[in-house]
Amino acid sequence: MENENYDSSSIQVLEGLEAVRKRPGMYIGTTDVKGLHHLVWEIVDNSIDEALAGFCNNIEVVINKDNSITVKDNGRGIPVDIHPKTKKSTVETVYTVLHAGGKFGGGGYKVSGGLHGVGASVVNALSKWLEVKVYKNGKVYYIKFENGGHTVEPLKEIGDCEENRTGTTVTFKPDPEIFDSDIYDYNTLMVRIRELAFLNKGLSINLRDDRDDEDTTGETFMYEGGISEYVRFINSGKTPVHDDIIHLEGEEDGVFFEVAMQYNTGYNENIYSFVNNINTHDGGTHEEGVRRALTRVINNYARKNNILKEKDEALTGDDVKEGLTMIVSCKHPNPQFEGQTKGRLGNSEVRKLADSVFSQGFERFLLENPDDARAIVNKAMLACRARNAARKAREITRKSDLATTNFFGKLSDCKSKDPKVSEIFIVEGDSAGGSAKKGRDSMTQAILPLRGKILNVEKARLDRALSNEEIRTIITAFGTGIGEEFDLNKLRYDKIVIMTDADVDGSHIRVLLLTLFYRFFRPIVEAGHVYAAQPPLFRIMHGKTRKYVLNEQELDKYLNSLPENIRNRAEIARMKGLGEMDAEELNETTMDIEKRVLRKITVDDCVAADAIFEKLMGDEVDPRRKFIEENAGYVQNLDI
Ligand code: 1YM
Repeated sequence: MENENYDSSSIQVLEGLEAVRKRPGMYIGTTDVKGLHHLVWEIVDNSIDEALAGFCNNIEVVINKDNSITVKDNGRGIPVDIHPKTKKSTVETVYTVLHAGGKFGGGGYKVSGGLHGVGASVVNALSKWLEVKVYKNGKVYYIKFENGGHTVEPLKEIGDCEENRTGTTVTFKPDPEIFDSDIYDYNTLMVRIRELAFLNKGLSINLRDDRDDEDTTGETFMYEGGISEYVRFINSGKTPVHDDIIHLEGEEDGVFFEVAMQYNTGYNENIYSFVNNINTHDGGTHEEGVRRALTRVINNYARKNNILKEKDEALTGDDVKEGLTMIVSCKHPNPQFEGQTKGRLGNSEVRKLADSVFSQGFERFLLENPDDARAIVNKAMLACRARNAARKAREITRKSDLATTNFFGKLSDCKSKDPKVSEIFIVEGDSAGGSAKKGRDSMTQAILPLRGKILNVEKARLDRALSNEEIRTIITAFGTGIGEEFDLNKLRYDKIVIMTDADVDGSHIRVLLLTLFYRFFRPIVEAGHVYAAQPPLFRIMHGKTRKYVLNEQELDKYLNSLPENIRNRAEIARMKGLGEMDAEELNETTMDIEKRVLRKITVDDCVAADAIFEKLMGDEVDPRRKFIEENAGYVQNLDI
């Protein structure tokens, strides 16, 4: 009887893991590099849960030589006793039974992101091998799985450890049969680990890359100030309007809410919100509560102190968020995520909590810091005036619509009026624009050559941006409008392709365009409409064959794939700029839907993107000079 149960439960387990392998997308989204990195977050989340429960303050992540990953924490260690239902150790159960997470826990405060405990078995199912070491009761326990979660060594004691040492160490190697790529990107891991450290104050997370050098100690991220330090980090390089970072927090019925903010003299909003460490891209009740309270409190203060006169119109939500850097973080035991991408918090009780915590705390801050209060209100009033000026400027843009000859002179539009099949190439320079025009498919591909350098919008308000001709052309071509009138549904192209040279000038123009899109057309980027063309760097000719490759690595790879006699006779040419390719070459390498390589631009990590823009284009001259110095060898005529 006992045995029969055991067997049938084993079969169920393998069927469960097999289901994950059949449809990995259902569990981790994708099997590209993003999915590969997702595995790390599933394991790290279990350590973070342990930290949130108050039992762990140190996590280590290592990229091993073979691109396997080790995650180690100093929590209680996953329980090693026999689980009453499965008759196997709890560790084995957690790593082999789908949905085993919460059910087996002690009903703790489980709030971190990810698959809520399903994660461990999903990672196991998608790994070539995975091993767990648990330090507990003065002993070290070990278990190993192979080929998608098959237990090859059930849990056993392998030695002793110090009596008071506890923790869990997991090492796994993603299965190359499942994932397109098996190479981990240090920066991707670093950016998220740094964010997790900001979001969980006092928690220390170390990241180490052993692939090139096993003797490194890696980088440790630990922030006693939590999200306040996050705000300071984002604002470094900007000029603050007030010195102190405002940090407010509160708790009700197990829901914890906190916010940190500081105004800078720039014009952009940097508001990022999180629920259980997950970025809520589309906001939700926690963000709404704060935004509502922010507008109300500033208006009340301004009226009470007669800075805003009776006849003056009230400041709007747009006015009070200009130059605002803010992190909103909510930890909720039962979050409801809404919207197509589940990027919005839906729990309605959080709106009230956020509003009351924020308004009480912020009101008090304004009363206690009258100089800062005045600076903040003045900033919002300037924004209000600029908004009115911009409205007037917009009316002018609206008049210069597609029908004006001036506009047609620049844009070679496509014949199709169906946005689903239409693409626009924004091309650096007239000469490349000319080749692109000849090489395009005029039915679906529009060409917009950029003549001058476009304005750096990091340093400009909407009204000034709108007076720049290149920017006006782009806005008119896109069709979406801008600012308050922006409407994604009116976008006239499915793909916006930035086509610039692979040199420093090209990347400068690309960064300027990305800044423009990121600041004024963020929904277009978020919806995945923006791409960078990747013109090839080399052409290889042998016999009748013409082959283009993107970079030196690919060149080596291609040459090595050729038989030696052909390789020795192959002619290799370094491609010059886009402008020097003829129409046919440009079509074949960069525009032809079948052959070209496009790279999708995402704002997955808005904070990181912002840091790059900031370094290249913000107020501070030092980081920019440093960047230019570091790249001096390549710079020809950089005038950021
Ligand atoms: C490197 C990955 O998984 N740490 C970890 C996991 C658990 C615990 C501690 C833990 C939780 C509980 C009690 C509880 C997990 N335990 C379970 C389960 N690090 C890593 N550290 N004791 C230890 O939630 O009550 C699942 S995860 F279900 F077995 F309790």
